[in-house]
Amino acid sequence: MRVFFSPDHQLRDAASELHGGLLVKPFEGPFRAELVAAALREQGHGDFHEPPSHGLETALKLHDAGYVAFLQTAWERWAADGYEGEAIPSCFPVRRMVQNRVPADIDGALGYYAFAAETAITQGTWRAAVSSMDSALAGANHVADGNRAAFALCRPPGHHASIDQFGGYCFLNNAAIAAQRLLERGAGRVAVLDVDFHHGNGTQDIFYRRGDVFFASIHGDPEHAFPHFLGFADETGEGQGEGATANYPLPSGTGYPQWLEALDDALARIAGFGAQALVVSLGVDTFERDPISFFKLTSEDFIRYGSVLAQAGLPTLFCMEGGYGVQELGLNAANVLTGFEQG
Ligand code: OKP
Ligand code: ZN
Repeated sequence: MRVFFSPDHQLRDAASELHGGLLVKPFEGPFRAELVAAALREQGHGDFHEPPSHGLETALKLHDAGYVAFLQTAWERWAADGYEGEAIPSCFPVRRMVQNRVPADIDGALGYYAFAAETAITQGTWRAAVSSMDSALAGANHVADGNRAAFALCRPPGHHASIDQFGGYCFLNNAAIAAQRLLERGAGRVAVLDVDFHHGNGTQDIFYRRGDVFFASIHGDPEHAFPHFLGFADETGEGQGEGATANYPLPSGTGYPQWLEALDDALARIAGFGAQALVVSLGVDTFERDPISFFKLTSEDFIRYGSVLAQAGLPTLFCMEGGYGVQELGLNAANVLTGFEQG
């Protein structure tokens, strides 16, 4: 299958992530996408295409216009204030504070448009985020053209980016934007299946009240895992979207049999919904040796579930999300594609 990949992902190379009370080199860096690209080529998935620029029209159907404008200029505003480090939010409009005013000050605006503090905005972040979205849109167009599948090697990832908040290494929600594009291109109903270890809170937020996109996520129980405040089993959608969200929070130590049960259930729900296309938010941080996660999938399990995904029989777009184990990150992502192509 075709792989869509932009070298502009390298424009995001943050120096700092707030982790354990320290500013550390981020877990999410340019090396990740390069490892995945190398492993894809090694396993014969070498049909790489650089995505064209698609503009922001589809993104603006999902993300708040003020949020998008903020992302575009946040770094310049921060630098103009004379700060020496990267733009890290540090003050948030939490319970009982005023919610409906965007502060003029960049420190206030950062907190307003963020839900977490580990993710710094840096000089090239906006352009990298746009290039990542462009890969997702090119992949969606390719699938809408009648191709069985495509792989968008997105970086930075997107599934934590909500209507109007960044965090969890995400800025624009690539998978959600791709799903929207599939609808624009004629799919009546689309499903987003999020297999990243972390709950796709952003994607859930974007589609929570909509009846045309089904969202399913299999993830570490938020009682014990980031993003901590969303992804519980009783979140099932609202209004038109009632019943179109399905969450599978799973405990520490979850291995493939238990994980596969959730996947089978999610795929049955997606079939029952009548989805005509599938977007997979593909995080491989479910791996047993991932440094920041607690599931126990082996490298072979990624081949196995790739083939389960193929058996769903839907036109499928993979969008890369997380995965941080330097050693096997590329292998595990490529294994999903290999399993998918074996069917
Ligand atoms: C992004 B994706 C670390 C807590 C914050 C952030 C994890 C973001 C994961 N001290 N961790 O879903 O892989
Ligand atoms: Zn993740």
